[in-house]
Amino acid sequence: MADCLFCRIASGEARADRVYEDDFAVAFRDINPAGPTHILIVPRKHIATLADLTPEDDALVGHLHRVAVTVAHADGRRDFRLAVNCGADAGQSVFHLHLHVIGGRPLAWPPG
Ligand code: DGP
Repeated sequence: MADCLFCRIASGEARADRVYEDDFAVAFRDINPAGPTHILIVPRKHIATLADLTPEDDALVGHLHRVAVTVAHADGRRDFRLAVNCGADAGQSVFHLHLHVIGGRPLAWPPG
């Protein structure tokens, strides 16, 4: 989608500090990090929210989780948090599905 920020980052049209990419996913550092490690994993396919997934995305969702572990380990994080905000009231501000990998500091639960 031309007007989607994370589509533009995934395509390379918009800049980001990319740490991983493959045919299905791109990972890059969050512009406003919540910890020493804060990486976003996005599918190349535009999916607005977690609630917009369909059964045909099942393999993609598994892949995104494996990419999350790969980038966390590559950043030296064995312990980390994986988070997805679904909808504005949950804190979603960019409406292209993304997984947050946050680590490198003690993380409280529940999040705010
Ligand atoms: P969420 O609030 O769950 O939709 O997370 C969106 C995240 O995206 C937020 O932590 C900040 C990050 N973000 C927003 N704009 C940009 C950008 O232009 N570049 C990068 N790298 N991250 C961005």
